[in-house]
Amino acid sequence: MSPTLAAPLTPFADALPVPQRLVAARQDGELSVPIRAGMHRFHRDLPESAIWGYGGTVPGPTIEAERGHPITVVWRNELDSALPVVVTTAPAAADASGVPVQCVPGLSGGTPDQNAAALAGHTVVHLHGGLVPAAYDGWAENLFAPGQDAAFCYPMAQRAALLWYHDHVMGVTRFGVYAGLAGLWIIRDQRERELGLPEGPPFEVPLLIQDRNFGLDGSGRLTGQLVHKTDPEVMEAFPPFTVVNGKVWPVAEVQPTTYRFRVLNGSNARTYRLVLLRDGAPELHRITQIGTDHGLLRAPASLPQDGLLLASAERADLLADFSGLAPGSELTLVNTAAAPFDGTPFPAASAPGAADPGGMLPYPHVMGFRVVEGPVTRRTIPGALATDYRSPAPGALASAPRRTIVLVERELDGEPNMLTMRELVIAGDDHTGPVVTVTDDGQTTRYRTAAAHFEDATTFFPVLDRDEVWQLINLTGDTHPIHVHLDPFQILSRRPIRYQIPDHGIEDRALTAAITLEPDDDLGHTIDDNERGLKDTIRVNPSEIVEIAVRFTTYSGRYMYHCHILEHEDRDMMRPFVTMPAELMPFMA
Ligand SMILES: [Cu+2]
Repeated sequence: MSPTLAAPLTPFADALPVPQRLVAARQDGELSVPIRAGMHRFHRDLPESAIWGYGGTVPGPTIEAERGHPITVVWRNELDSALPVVVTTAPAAADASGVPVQCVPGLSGGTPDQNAAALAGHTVVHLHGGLVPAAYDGWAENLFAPGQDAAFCYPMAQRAALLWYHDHVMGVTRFGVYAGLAGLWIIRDQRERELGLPEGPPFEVPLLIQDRNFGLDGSGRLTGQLVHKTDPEVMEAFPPFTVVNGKVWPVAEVQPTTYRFRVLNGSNARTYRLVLLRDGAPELHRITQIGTDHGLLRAPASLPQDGLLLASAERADLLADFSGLAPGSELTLVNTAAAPFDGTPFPAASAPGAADPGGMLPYPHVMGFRVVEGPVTRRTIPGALATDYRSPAPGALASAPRRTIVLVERELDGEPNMLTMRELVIAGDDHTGPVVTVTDDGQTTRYRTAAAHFEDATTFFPVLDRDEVWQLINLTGDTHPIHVHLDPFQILSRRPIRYQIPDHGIEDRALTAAITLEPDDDLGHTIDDNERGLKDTIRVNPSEIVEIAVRFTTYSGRYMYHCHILEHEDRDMMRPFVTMPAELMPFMA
């Protein structure tokens, strides 16, 4: 049993901020966004923090675009300070009283990482969820130094959705985003207007959820210093303070009516399972999900009964009904997902007792809602939302090319583990090296590893306008949110697996494993209704194979797919792919 921790900051003290809106139409689609060092106050009772931010703010401005109206953004790198984050690995995973060091502020005996302290502001911006030519996708190695501008063109030829833009620098994305380099981007279209959905303030409210930690001064008081702390056993940072739109545990005043919340998990690593509570009881029925990563679902979905799961980079478009609540009513949104997240269920009814320092969830609060006077209205939610996509029919993709990707964690002596994605190809009869076997319904396929690290040769060359099936197989103990750049995809299946890896089976560039697809196990492996939409990030739980239907339609070029746990993507859980027009394929060497 872990001890309960007293929160060193008062929850629900700060009003929920709404990021500044940058409506592209008001500037003829020509935007200019400085990337600057600045100061930001994360909580009423904290000193100001040094940050890096788009527009010098945390979060950056919310860019609002219209489908079919291209935007040019000149990203002006004006960073003139070193990384405003102290990066450290504490020498022990827990303190003297057994509390994980990641649950408490300060460095916990760690020394500041000098390489991180020397980072001087090279940057590149990626629009997550954007259908964007490769030249403007923010390739992680194409960096802009302080003083250099990047004029990126965004066609906006895509359906309405909540996207986000963030730093994507090779190897250090986790520090740039943590320093504050993230902002929301909303695309609007006619279909959403036909449905009469709330658009703009006050009834459409974006919620960018992140977690942060801070330093301590000599007398044990919180400073505003941003601290990215890991420990010898956990390579991801799971900071204790939940920040929404830049404030720790804020509170929003709401009228007794329907609100539209555009929610993004912008945390480095933490998965949230959100439950709305009133008087200690879950009120999930107040929330209906109408959209996911790439916009509207075909039909409204109730939240999963345990709560709304959002791994890093996943989005949810929610309608929340506060009608029928008297002025003065208070609700809280809490997180019940322990970290690192591995898919373990947690009943919503137990949410009031979700605090679990041992699971790196010392303070489950996310934010509060306080109902104020206002006209009581209740919005009816249309039964049909999106009409512009269909779910792939079972069997329709039976002959589509398949690509197999295995997620593995390689333990190293004296340094943190490496998480990698192994791209497999069918092993020829003459192949004598290590193999991965995959057995499904009695049929066994032998694979060999074709690529293991980001800089290995590209093996994925998807042809434009052709369906593919990607199989993601998780042989690690944690859930990984896998993000594919460019077009959205749809989930086809999520099934349990059983696997064996012999001693030393995970080598630098080879893998030996025997994987068997199981008809069932006791973990569920269900696809939630809210995952049956157009996704760009999908959770792959431990001992699970997820199949997704992928089809690239727009641009040829070099893109990437990766785990969106930033500590994983930075440490090699990322791979390139190159989309090609069909007629060029015969000329590829
Ligand atoms: Cu991962």
